[in-house]
Amino acid sequence: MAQEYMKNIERFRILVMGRANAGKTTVLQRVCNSTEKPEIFDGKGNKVCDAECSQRGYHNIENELMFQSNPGFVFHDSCGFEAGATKQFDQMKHFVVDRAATKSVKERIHAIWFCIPMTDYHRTVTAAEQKFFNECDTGHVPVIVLLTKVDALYLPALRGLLDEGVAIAEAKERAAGMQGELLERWLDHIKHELGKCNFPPKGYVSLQKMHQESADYSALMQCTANVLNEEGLQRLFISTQQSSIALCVQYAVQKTLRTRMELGFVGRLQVDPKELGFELLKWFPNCNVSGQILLTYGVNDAPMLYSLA
Ligand SMILES: Nc1nc2c(ncn2[C@@H]2O[C@H](COP(=O)(O)OP(=O)(O)OP(=O)(O)O)[C@@H](O)[C@H]2O)c(=O)[nH]1
Ligand SMILES: [Mg+2]
Repeated sequence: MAQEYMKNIERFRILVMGRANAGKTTVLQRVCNSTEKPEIFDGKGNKVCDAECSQRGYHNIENELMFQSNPGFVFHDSCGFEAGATKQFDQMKHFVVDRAATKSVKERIHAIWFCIPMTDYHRTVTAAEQKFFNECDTGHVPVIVLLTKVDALYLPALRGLLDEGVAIAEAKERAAGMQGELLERWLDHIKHELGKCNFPPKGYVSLQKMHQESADYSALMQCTANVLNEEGLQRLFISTQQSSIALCVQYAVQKTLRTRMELGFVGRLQVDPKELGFELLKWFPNCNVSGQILLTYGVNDAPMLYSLA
């Protein structure tokens, strides 16, 4: 039954939120390993506009954003909403509540990424954030706060040291460490403020230099996988993301192999290796990830997993 249920879902659906210029689109591009703009479809699968078109299509939360490089992910973009914009907020709230609880598994959102940019570190939790986390009951759908553009804290860190009278050469050496301290401080502040809300986030992740192709966003993948409360969804997310084979291995071992290892002697003898192999492979992408991994099933009637580079 669980397999049938998952077959119906097909794509992992994420709502990305946050004020204008928070770095939302950049996060999605990185996660899908793309430098293109997403293609935009309406709720019925009709293309609203392609990668070349204007920003028009972004401004409807109902529209689906997809990247050709990974059609397993479908995104919705809330666009920036400010505390005063009641109509916009209500539209967003209606969408979130409706799509978090919908019976149609294909339309349900599975996770929400809420971006707070550190370029605005003096206004991290504004009335808009408070309103969202106090009023939007997302039910089982986890909300993760993404502190974006953390690299923007480097300059204030450097400036702070110079203001203390530290010489420029030494200040440059210590600035990265100070940037880390600033981040800790702001993260504590944000956790404290949002923790008081009626529907606080389930996780926090900090991201930096996401506009660079080499950016590390494994923490985002790990955190999202961890906060999903259904194993079927975790499996869908992990086998859809194509950035971390380590995450696939980790979950395959933790969720599938470990339970078999914990069986007693007789129980272990009863494990069907073919079935176990199949279960393990379901944590991995179906496709060949950058030529580095080749998954094959059923050589000499036994499951085989090879060329894991
Ligand atoms: N320094 C820095 N710049 C970033 C980072 N992520 C994104 N940017 C830049 O920030 C700008 C805005 O990024 P977008 O991803 O378009 O932001 P957005 O939230 O989608 O913006 P809107 O769609 O207009 O609301 C772009 O110029 C990005 O290159 C980051 O981690 N560090
Ligand atoms: Mg955008």
